[in-house]
Amino acid sequence: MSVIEITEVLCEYRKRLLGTDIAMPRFSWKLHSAERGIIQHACRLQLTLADDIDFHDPLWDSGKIETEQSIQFAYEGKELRARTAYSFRVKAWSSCGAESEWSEAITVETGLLHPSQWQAKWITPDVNRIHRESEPIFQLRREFELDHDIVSARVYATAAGVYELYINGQQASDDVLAPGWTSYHHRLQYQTYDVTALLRNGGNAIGIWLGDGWYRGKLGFNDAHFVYGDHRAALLELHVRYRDGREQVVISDSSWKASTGPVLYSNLYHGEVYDASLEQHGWNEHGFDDSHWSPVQTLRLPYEPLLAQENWATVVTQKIQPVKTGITPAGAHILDMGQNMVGRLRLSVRGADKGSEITLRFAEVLDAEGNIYFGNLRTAKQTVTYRASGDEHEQYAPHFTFQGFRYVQVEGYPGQEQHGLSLADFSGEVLHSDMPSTGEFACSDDRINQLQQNIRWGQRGNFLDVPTDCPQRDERLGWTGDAQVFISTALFNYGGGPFFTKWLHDVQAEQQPDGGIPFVVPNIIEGSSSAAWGDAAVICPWTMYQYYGDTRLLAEQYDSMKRWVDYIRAQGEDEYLWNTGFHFGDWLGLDAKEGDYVGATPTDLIATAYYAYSCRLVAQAADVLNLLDDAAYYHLLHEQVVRAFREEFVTLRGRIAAPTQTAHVLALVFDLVEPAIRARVAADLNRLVVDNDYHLTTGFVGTPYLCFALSDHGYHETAMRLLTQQSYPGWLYSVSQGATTIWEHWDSIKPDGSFWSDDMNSFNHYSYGAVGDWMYRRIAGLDMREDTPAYRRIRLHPQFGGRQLTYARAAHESLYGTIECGWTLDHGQLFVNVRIPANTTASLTLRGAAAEQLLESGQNVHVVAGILRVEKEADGVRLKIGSGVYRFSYPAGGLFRRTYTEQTMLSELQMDQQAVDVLNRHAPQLLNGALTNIVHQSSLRQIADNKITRVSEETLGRIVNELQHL
Ligand code: RAM
Repeated sequence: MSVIEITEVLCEYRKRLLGTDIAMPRFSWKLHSAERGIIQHACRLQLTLADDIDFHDPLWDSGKIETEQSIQFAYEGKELRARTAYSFRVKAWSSCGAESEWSEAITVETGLLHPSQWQAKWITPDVNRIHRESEPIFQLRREFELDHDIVSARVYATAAGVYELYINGQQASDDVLAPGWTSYHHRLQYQTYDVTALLRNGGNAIGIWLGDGWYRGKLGFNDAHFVYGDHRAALLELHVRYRDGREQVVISDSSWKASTGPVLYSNLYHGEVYDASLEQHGWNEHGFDDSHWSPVQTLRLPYEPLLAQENWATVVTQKIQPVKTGITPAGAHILDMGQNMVGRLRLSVRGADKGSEITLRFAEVLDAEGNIYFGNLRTAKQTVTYRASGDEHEQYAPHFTFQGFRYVQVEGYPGQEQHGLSLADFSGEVLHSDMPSTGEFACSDDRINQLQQNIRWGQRGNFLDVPTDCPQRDERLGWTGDAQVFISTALFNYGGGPFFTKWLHDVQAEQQPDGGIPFVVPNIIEGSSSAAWGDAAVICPWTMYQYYGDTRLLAEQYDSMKRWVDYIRAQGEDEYLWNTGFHFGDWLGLDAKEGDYVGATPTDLIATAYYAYSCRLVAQAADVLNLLDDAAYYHLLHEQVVRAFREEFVTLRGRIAAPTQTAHVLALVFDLVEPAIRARVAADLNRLVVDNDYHLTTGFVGTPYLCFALSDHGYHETAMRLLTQQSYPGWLYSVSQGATTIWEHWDSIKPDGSFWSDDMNSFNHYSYGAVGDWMYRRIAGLDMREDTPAYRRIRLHPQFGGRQLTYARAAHESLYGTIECGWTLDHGQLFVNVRIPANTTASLTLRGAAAEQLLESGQNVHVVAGILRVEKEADGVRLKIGSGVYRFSYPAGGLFRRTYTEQTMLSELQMDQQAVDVLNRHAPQLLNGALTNIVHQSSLRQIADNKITRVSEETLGRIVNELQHL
């Protein structure tokens, strides 16, 4: 057994890549060893045809290369050929000389590689027989003969619309709502399906169901139809390979037949109408009599936008049984799924009369009286109607629609009036992009754990192929601002490589000639280029680079990133300020004027702050991509914008002129103020929160960074109080109201039980879930370093304590492997457990630790393998450690008490930083004594008892005198 092994190989983020258009794919592999401190010293990569099972005759053999690189390693052999299956494997050597076995081989199979390769024709039913605007879903079919000895068969297919594919009566894949949603005018994904097992010698049949989806159905809040075109159409090629090397191709062409069927209507927002009596049994099998079906016609739709599937497919990822049935005060029979989910409901129906109708209406919440509430759906009907066939047992789930719901109102279910509904007859099918779960977070406060679950469900509900704002009302759009604020939290929790690669390619495709970025991507509404929304074009590729070291995507998006910043530069009256145009501002901030959506923070402050931030990221991207001139240009531009920000938005005496939480947050987190005044700005921010009785006022822009701004400037305790604030507004307010997803508004349900206005009130909006990023990086302490992306150098720095928390843990499945950081306080001892994957190192800051008392698995850290360096820090110890699993422990008493006294007590006593500073200056020994010794609390209590909140220097002098006499 070798000391190191390769446990997983990924190609372009996937374990198996079927049908890619990437001719030079990249590979990542995870190393594992029982030993600590493993670094890869060399590797060897091989790629061969899939038939060459033993790699006898590899097409590419890199030979042994000395390199530490084990992720995003680009294939360097000859360009891959179209429609070809390859196998790839890798082996590695560690720096201590150990050699791994070869990894298991993974399959990489190319698709058509280029639009010009398509032989198939776009087909649609003959418009003289079935009207092009006909609502019922089309069925398309064709039969064909095959020979013996089929070795493999692939379907390449897509639609102008959405489709399901059947071969010989069986569904050919689990994909739902294929081909997904892209900027269809520029980019349309095709899917590749392995259908070898479904075909047989002799007669075969293909069937397609073709619906409207995003292409032609109602889309957006302006009641737009036919956004991309007025004909639904399908495009398909089946390639069959025989043992003797022959190939047979079946394509969509005029030989196909068309019909309508049982799906009378299907729309993403409104739902589906299904009449089971119209099912045509055997329509997708060989031998069906289609003489009454219509011919099809071919259409001249373009081939240029066609490209292989980039994103994960949308699939059913979980099945949920309802937890309760009941009858509302208004007399409606309802199901409670126990979870606000996104997907569809599958029914099992027994004993229904032929033609009888079951109607399901979906909603997210019940109102204060306990009645089901449809108001926030706006015009989205979210209604599914099933007309029974009268068969003894019927099963049904809709095909081309999805709903956002926790509650379902059921009408017409057989026997429901007599016996009520039976839970076993219903199953919720959760739908979203099939991204793997990569993140965990838990702590000793179950309310925060529920919040974490709500964050994850918010992502699941809104990552249905496109990062959407909401999944229930007549909107469900790819709002750029929402995606930008949430992406970092999202990439921690779920593998988002393919998801954001696809979406960013759409962002780029829809960037306007002047560099502006639409409000939503794919773009189907008017309007573009709001600050903090358009910045998604810069922030999202940068965040992808941070999580996955994806320099290829960074390079692909770089031009678009740059064009966005250049766009901004051209907007302002002053080239270094952005003070013109429309902006959403601190959207839904609570300091907004009555009846307004836009928070009180001036939009030109927000716009200029984001201008500076995007500038910095473009400059850093230029550094990474080695574009020296650009880097110099954008670094300089960044400095100039920062200078302009200071002149415009910071007072001469060093205060942020706008007295809002968000203004202070942006100034701190985007590093916009002079270092000398940072502490003061932070103290002011803290004061704004404390004065508001530990409640936030921030909207979409300030919220994601609010807790970072506090924790990183000595106010972690305040941040924790914000997080654990249960009264409105705060994250735990919705949790205390029973929320199972993140709400759009802090008060989507108000404390008195009433709702925010119907016109914009989603109960499944992920934006405020962006606090997850801070929970993982600060509470659990699992963080990264900007300059060594993909967690190559991991940064672990948990901030202990804060509001009774005694335990927190986060884990993330990075491209290198599992990273874990968790801490527990137990009887005055702190236990910190960390896991560092092979081929990475970590710096671990242990606050309050003293090297002499710090143990790892019972041994002093100075003598432990894997610990590369032990450094004393002002407030603890910093270790540099190599890969492996470690269990640290040290006495926590001083640390937790000091954390409590310095932060909680000061804020509880309503002392601001200014007061502390003055005390420090006048009587440091007194302050230290008071802070580190609980006995002296009483002296500080006096300040509180005197209700002194803001104290002048003079008053403080007096207090100091008094205190000195105590
Ligand atoms: C709403 C969306 C979204 C937000 C925009 C500005 O319609 O729900 O969350 O980004 O407005």
